[in-house]
Formats: sequence, C-alpha cells, structure tokens
Amino acid sequence: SSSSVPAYLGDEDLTQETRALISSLPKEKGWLVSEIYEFQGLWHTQAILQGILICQKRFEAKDSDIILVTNPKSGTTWLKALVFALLNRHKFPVSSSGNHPLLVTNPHLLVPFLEGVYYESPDFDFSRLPSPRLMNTHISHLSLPESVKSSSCKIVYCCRNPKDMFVSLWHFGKKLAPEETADYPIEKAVEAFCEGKFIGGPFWDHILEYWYASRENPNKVLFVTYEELKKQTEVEMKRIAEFLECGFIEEEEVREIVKLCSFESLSNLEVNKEGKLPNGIETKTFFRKGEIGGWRDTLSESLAEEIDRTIEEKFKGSGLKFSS
Ligand code: PAP
Repeated sequence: SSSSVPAYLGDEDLTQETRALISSLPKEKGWLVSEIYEFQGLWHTQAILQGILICQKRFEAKDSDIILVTNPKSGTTWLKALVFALLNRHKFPVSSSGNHPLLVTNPHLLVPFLEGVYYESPDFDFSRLPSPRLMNTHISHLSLPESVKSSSCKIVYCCRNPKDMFVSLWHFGKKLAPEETADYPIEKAVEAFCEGKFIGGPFWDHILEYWYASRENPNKVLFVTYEELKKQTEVEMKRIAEFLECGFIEEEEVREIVKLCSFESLSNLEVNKEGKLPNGIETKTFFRKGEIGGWRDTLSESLAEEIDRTIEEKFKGSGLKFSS
C-alpha cells in the first residue's frame, strides 16, 4: 500500500472472522483512517478491533500481572517508562544508569501493547514473559479480557485532560499520515471527538469506567492523572509503588527513576530521536511537548469551549475534575 498510515491503523491483515464481525458493526467515516467501527460501546480502527478480539479470546491474566491502561495520548509512554524502571530497579539499578535499558530502548519495546501485539502477531505467547508481566492496553474496562477482571492482577489507569489528549492525538496523526490528514479540518475532528465518534472514543466512557472501577476496588485499579504525575512525579511514583506492593524504596531511587523517565531525559536519547518501532512508527513521534495545557497553541477559544462543555456534561456528578 502507498498509504503512509502505519500497519496497526490499517486493514491489511484482517482475518475472515474480523471482517465478518466488522460488516455487522455500526461504522462512521474516520479521521486518520477511512472508517471506524463501534464495538462494545467504543469506536475503533479495524486493526485495533482485531487486536482486541484476539486479546479477549487468548489473553490469560495471571494474579501477578500489572496492566497499564490509558486512552491514547494520555501518558502511555511515560507511565511505561516509570513503572518499568520501578519494577526492575534491582535488576537494573538506575544509579549505575550507564546501561539502563531505558537509555537504549524506547519504552514501547520494553512494555508490550496487548492489542497491538495481538494484531501484529496473533500467536504471540504472553505466557512466556517472565513474572511479574508488565503490559499496556487502551482497551476499555468493559472490553477487558475476562481473566483480567477475575484474577488479582493490578491495573494502573492514567488519564489526561481531554483537551491535551485530543491535541496530542491530532499532532500524532498528522505526523503519522500527513497526506491522509492534511485536508481534514480540526473543527470537524473536535466535533467528532465531542460526539464520542473518534478513535478510541467516547473518551468519557473510557475514563469513567476506570474511575468508578478504581473507587469500587481501589486495590485492583489505581487511578492517576497525567497532570498530577507532572506536578508531583515523586509523590505519584510512591503511590504507584505502594499500590503495586513494590516493597521499600529509597527516596533517592524514586528521584533517580523520575529523572531518568522525565520528558527532558527520554526525549533527548538517541533511541528516541532517531529510532523506529518494528511497526514503522518513529520513536520521536511519542515525544512532542510533554506539557500541561499545551492545547492552547492548537485549539481556538471556541473549540476549547466545545470540549469543555462536553467535559462538563459528561463528568457531572462523577467527582472527577480535570486541571488544565
Ligand atoms: P500512546 O498512547 O500513543 O502510546 P502517549 O505516550 O500517551 O502515546 O502520548 C504521547 C504524549 O505524552 C505526548 O504529549 P504531547 O503531544 O502533548 O506532547 C508526549 O509528549 C507525552 N510524553 C511522552 N513522554 C513523556 C514524558 N516522559 N513525560 C511527560 N510527557 C511525555
């Protein structure tokens, strides 16, 4: 294909089963991909949908598993780095950081993306990964594989102010597929985002499902936000470490992990400036600004207000507030 859209957003390797299911699902014209499909309440690209289906069928959670969950562009790369460094702090001490894996490997290669791996390699055997297994997903709470809910595995959910999340995705899409996205007006994308008919949307359902799950079962689901992580990374790191029952951790170790995983540090590494993931995505596309409130340079007043109104309406009464 001459399309610049990477494989995991494409539709080239779909199984008969996925094609059959897709033909029965509600569909919408998409931004970045030509069509998105509604499955179990959320809108997906064909490839991600297939990854989710295989994951639901094959993934067997273990009690010791740790699963990082995000809406796309809500802090996935950062959270992967932080938790990887935390869990491996004895095997790979950050203080002797000359040869830490994060210095030479993009976080996405250290922490497998469940539905992405299942799309690219349907037979991938997750049972061969050493325990505790650390993985990530964008799958909604409702659509998680049954064993994730029934086992004692732990979920860390990170959410981000939807305006920054949208803007981050907008720029990511433009970098990935400049031609396909060139003529698509941002007004139309914001409208689709606010209607929930956007890749991975409705964003509020994704966030609220995990928000309520964390309140009902705080030992199972930890809810963190990109903004809190940014404002007080060390405090949030300790909260994550405690939730994951990581045992005693020195203040100095926390500081070093936070420093190693900072935007400044990761984005300046050769591997994150020049490298590519096996799916062809350049690692630098995961590092743009890394700020709170960066939406201001992309969204007009009225578009920001449109998203704010949606946030107000959808999160009313939930107790969840977004700082911006
Ligand atoms: P993914 O869901 O596709 O894996 P994800 O990592 O969540 O992507 O999103 C990338 C965003 O996280 C970018 O935000 P921006 O577009 O607003 O800049 C990226 O800059 C930001 N990011 C990546 N690494 C870090 C980090 N170490 N600290 C803070 N922000 C980060």
